[in-house]
Amino acid sequence: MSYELILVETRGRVGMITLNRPKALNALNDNLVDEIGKALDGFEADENIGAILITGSEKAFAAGADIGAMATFSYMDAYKGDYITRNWERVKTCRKPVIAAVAGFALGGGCELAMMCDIIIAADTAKFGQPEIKLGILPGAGGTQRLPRAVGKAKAMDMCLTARFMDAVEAERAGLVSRVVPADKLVDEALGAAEAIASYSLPVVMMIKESINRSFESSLNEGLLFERRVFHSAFALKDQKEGMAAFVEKRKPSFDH
Ligand code: CO8
Repeated sequence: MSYELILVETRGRVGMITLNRPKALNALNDNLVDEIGKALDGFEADENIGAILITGSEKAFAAGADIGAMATFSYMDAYKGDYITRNWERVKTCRKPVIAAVAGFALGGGCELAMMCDIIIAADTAKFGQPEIKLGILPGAGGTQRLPRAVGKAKAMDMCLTARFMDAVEAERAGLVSRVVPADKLVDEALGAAEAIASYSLPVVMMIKESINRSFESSLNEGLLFERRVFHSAFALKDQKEGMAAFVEKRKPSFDH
């Protein structure tokens, strides 16, 4: 499989996607989003991959949807063409964990792409924003829905209505990102996190992802019931026998994946 707008590689059990449209600060278009989808399809089908990393460049994770491409759109172009969003949810539907490693700008669709991932690890240079209002549009790929869930209503309103950027320190304080690291350590840190995840039992990793995501879609009682059922099912796994036996025998577990 060859790609034009992303770089795709594997590092051990981690699948890595690097957005690669440097001249446009990784602005997102249909082809780029489709390529991300294809890379995810490949990693998802590959039993040797346990976690996925999406990153950009030092200057930009992604500076949003391609404004030049959208500038002359009519309503019908946007609606019928389903620009950018036709394959957008593929990141969300990926059953293996996806980590976003963000340096520089993560704006508009770039911020929305990062928010679709399961964990955001930010470089100290990261800047998050939903500046669509300055273009006479609004966030269209999850910004008004995922941002308030991540940072609360007040900050989400502030960012979407004023178009101000949030730096990495504020983003961590607000709960948008899980860790902030020096920019030159970003990929190593994010790969370390991905490698740790990929070293565990893949079915258990997938169950945890599914259960946490369920908490956003259900009442607490429904979510707790879902978690309990999935928890019980973990006892059907060889990996549970191995994990607990290894603890008892004071050795490292060797999971099947
Ligand atoms: N689209 C297209 N090109 C872009 C974009 C973009 N979003 N962002 C940057 N570029 C290009 C610039 O045009 C420039 O190209 P060139 O060198 O040919 O002039 C190059 O990247 C470098 O950019 P700058 O010279 O502007 O670099 P600066 O360091 O001065 O500024 C900024 C960096 C602050 C990131 C600035 O480029 C900027 O404000 N970019 C736009 C940010 C933005 O508004 N993003 C939101 C876009 S709308 C969106 O994402 C909606 C998503 C909804 C999807 C669903 C659609 C239906």
